[in-house]
Amino acid sequence: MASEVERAQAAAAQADSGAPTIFDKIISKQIPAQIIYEDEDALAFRDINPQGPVHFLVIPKVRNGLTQLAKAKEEHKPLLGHLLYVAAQVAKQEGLSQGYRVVVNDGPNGCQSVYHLHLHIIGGRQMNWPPG
Ligand code: DGP
Repeated sequence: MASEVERAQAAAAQADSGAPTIFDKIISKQIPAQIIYEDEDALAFRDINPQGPVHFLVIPKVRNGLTQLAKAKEEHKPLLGHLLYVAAQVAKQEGLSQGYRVVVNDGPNGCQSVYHLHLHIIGGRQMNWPPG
């Protein structure tokens, strides 16, 4: 089975293809996911490979060029703020009162494997620093 790094390297080759990602299928409910928050612009659902007792992703419903954070443009600023706000609200809803980690993996060196911008919110355990 491919490691996370191998998956990320392979995904980078497709990054700019504009092809639908697995998250598009989650947004359109073609494939199931444990959705824990939804509004007009954002969706939060549990990560399939959780790295802590709580691990969810926050994504924009419309990618609009935001395959990764590095592609952010001026026009994306309100959406980027909204995603962070949603992350904080859902973390509260999930009971993460002692804190949590917010991660954006960007590009191959960042170990990004899905090219649809997403925030990881991981909590429910003590985190360490530095990350791997
Ligand atoms: P990243 O490596 O930062 O691109 O993170 C992608 C995350 O997406 C990874 O932690 C696993 C998660 N993921 C991939 N496919 C699915 C899926 O089909 N369902 C759910 N719930 N999560 C997925």
